[in-house]
Amino acid sequence: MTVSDPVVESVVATIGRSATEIRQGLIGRRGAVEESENPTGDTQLEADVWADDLLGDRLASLEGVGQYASEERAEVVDCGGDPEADDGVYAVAVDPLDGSSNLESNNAMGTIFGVYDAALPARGERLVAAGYVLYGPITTLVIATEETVAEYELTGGERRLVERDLELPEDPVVYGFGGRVPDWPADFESYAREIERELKLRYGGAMIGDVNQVLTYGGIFGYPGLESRPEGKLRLQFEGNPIGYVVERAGGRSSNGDRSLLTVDPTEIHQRTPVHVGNGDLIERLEDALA
Ligand code: P6P
Repeated sequence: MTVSDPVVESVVATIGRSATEIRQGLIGRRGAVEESENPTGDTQLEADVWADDLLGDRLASLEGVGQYASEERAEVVDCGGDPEADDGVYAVAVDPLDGSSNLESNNAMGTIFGVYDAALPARGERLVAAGYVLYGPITTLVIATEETVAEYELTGGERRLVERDLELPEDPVVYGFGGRVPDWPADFESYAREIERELKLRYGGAMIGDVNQVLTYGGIFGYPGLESRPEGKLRLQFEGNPIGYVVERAGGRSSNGDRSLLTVDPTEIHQRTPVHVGNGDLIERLEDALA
């Protein structure tokens, strides 16, 4: 099953074909750290930069991609089109290796992408497609569009459809919250204490692995605003918007603690935001707790 828009299909196909190569390319890169930091101050692994170079070169050269932006690059790359003015021209925002710190411990990681029909930075409402590759025991690709949320298994550059209409299970089972308890605001901690009595803890340190568990079993993933950093850790353009779009298209909700992530007005390309995604009633309770 392909995505109906040819430009979006070419973006998704390029990411899907590159995933096998990225997975292979991780071998031998564990522990290789760059001198540099990424634009939000995270330590950059050699694997982060290598995956970004690989995806950036391929995506920026696609017909219909007017802008490329990545968590690993300070500036938006002009690819020769204006997503704001030109029909059929999009901006692609990528987190090339989400959870790359898990490379050391050989745990799940991912590639996140969002395709916006607007110049970056853009509201999540301007997404026309979003999704992620999960480097787990199996390499899978989840793609959300206005039509549906589909899941594929990737092998040798090909994608095999395994779920045509992925929907968030109604009864929540798992939860995972980032940050350290002493750094949680009191109202969030009180909410988390309720949830931990109701659901099973599943937190792996890579958003994609944790969100994929929520989409599989139902529940909530969150990385809240912290006492030390009220804006939280995760990036709106590269993590919050794409994952919020996927979960909302799958029948769940997203929130920055107050409202849908997709309605947050961006001020700059690397801005951080609290991120919460999952079953609607869990998100509603969260927003009530933080009100
Ligand atoms: P912590 C990975 O670095 C990441 O950006 C997300 O994938 C993940 O959810 C979060 O940070 C983990 O952060 O503070 O638990 O290491």
